[in-house]
Amino acid sequence: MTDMPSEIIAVQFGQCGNQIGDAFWRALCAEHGIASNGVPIQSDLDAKDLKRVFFYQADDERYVPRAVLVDLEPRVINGIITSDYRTLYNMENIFMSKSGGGAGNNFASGYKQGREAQEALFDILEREAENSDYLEGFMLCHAIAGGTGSGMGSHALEKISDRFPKKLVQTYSVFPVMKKGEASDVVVQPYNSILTLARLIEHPNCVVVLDNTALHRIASENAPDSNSSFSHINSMVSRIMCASTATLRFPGAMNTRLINLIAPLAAYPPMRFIQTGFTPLREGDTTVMKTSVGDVLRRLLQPKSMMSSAVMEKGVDHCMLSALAILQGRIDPTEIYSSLAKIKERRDINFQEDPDIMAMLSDAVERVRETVQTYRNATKPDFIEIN
Ligand SMILES: Nc1nc2c(ncn2[C@@H]2O[C@H](COP(=O)(O)OP(=O)(O)OP(=O)(O)O)[C@@H](O)[C@H]2O)c(=O)[nH]1
Ligand SMILES: [Mg+2]
Repeated sequence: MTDMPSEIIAVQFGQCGNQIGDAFWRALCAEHGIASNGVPIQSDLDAKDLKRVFFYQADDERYVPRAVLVDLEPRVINGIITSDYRTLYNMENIFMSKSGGGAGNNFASGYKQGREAQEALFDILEREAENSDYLEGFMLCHAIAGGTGSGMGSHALEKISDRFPKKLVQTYSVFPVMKKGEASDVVVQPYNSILTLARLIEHPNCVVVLDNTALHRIASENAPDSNSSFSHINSMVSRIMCASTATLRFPGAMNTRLINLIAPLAAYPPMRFIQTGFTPLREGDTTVMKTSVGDVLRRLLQPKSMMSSAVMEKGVDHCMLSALAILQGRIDPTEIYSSLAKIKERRDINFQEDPDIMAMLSDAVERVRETVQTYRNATKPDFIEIN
């Protein structure tokens, strides 16, 4: 079974989930050489990428994303299906509520509408599951602060554990902007977040924390003129998502599956919240590309590269339990291992006693050369502060 590629179904909830999903599918199409209508544009047929992880082939050989788009209000999905990528998606995989009123930033409303819509949603998920040869799991994208992504997403998480108990579930969960000592702009955001966190602690195998506070900070530091709009932030998120699935899609020496990524990072069940970092942050940053593996790893471990605001504040009682670096490009594996050993030795990061620090190398095409590191905090789940 080990040489079977993993196949993953992405389920996108609400405005945020679908906007991030849209950026992710655009980036995947670019990396795999697939045009906006699903037709492969690359002539190099012996490319060693595994498109089938996230796409299946329709009868006419077009690639169709294993994506399910869900929202309780039509605006964002309507935008996607009238965009230049309108013919990419399987229209049968779109769920929009009939009333179209959304969940109004209300977890309970999203949860209730999720329960009412569960048969329709699970018909789609089960059809997609049957459509795959070796489904390894689900990838859920949502925000935890609104109504649909939080409430309907939570309901779906509970039901996915019921109906697909043997499949892995990884979420990309967007945390709201939170400033110490300041109230959030939407009064109910903290409640929606807490209620969703309760499900995130219980159900998925791994939660990738995408923290809008940190994302806005990084975006404004790296591209001050882009006024850190969602489209800029989402393109950063899509690079994280692409890079963290790179070993599945462009396997190197090991044909890595999702379980190989999740298991070492989220080995203890309640501690499954993962922080991510990424470098180079600026696209086409040539100075970064020429540096050594050691430099890249060091840069990744700096708090300012982390897409999370709860990063290793001095004097705070938390430490890193494990870390995984995913490196793409032409890199000498021996250099990776010596650099990792040096980082462990130097101990300038607050690691636990005997941390698992690993690296994986992915054969990526030159244009997607990039590096991501995902790593897992923390001794207590209180690294996410909600005011
Ligand atoms: N990074 C990022 N965050 C977003 C985006 N859109 C919304 N958010 C954040 O998501 C949270 C709100 O969730 P939404 O996705 O808008 O809400 P929803 O799930 O559609 O729920 P309702 O609209 O209330 O039914 C807020 O914290 C926003 O800052 C996006 O495109 N990118
Ligand atoms: Mg919405």
